[in-house]
Amino acid sequence: MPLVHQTRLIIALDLESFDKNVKIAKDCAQYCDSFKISWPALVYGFLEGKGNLVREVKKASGKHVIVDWKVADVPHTNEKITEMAVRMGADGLTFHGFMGQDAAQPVFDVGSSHQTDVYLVVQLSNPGAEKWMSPLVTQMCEMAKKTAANGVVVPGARPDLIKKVRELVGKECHILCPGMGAQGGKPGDAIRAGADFEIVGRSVIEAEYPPKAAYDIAMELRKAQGY
Ligand code: 3DU
Repeated sequence: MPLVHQTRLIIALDLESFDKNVKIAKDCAQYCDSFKISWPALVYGFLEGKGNLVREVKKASGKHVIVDWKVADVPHTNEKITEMAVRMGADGLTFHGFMGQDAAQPVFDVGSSHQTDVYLVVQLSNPGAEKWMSPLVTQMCEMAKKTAANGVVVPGARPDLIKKVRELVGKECHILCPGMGAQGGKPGDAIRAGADFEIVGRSVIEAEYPPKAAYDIAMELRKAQGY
C-alpha cells in the first residue's frame, strides 16, 4: 500500500501495550495517513504473546504502516532485516545511510521488489544528533536521490533543514518529520517548511482521548497547507 497525502499525519504507536496500540490505530485511522511502529512497541507485542503488531494495526485501521527499525548493519544482515519487515507486512521501513551505499543497497533492493517503501534517516531530532549527523546531511540526501528512496526522515522543528533537504532531494521524495508536539515542534510548522508528513507520538497516544488529539493535529496540518 503506498503512502498518500491526505491528512499528512503519521501517528507513532509507541505504547507499551499491544491492545492499546491496536485500539488507537482503530480509533484514529480516519485522522492519519500512516502508523509508525517502533522497536519497543513491536517487541512488547511479542513479549505479551500477542504476535505481529504490524498486521493487527493494518487490520484494525486499513492504513499504511511503517516499521521504524532504523536499519544500520552490514549488507547481508540488512537484507535479512528488510525481508523480515516485508514478511511482517510493513508498507515502509526506515534505515540509516551512514553505513555506506553497499549496506544501504539491499534495503532498497528488497524493499522495492516488494513495494515496501524505504525511508532514509537524514538526521535524528535529538540535540546530540546535530554533532554527528549534520555533517552528513548533503551526502545522505544524495544517497536518497541516487537510490530513489521513497522518503527521508528529518527533524520537524528545523524548518531551515527541511528547506535545505527539499532542495537536495527534489519534489518526488517524501519528507517525514518527527519531533512534533512532545519534543517541542509545533504541529504544522514542518508542513509549512515543505515537509510532506508530520510524525506525532506522545501528543496523541498519551492524550486523554487520542482521536480528539489526532483530529486537532490533523486540523493544524490542514491549516498549514492553506485550507
Ligand atoms: O516524540 P514523540 O512522542 O512524538 O514520538 C516521536 C517518534 O518518532 C518516536 O517513535 C521516535 O522514536 C521517532 N523518531 C524521532 O523522534 C526522531 C527521529 O529523528 C526519528 C524517529
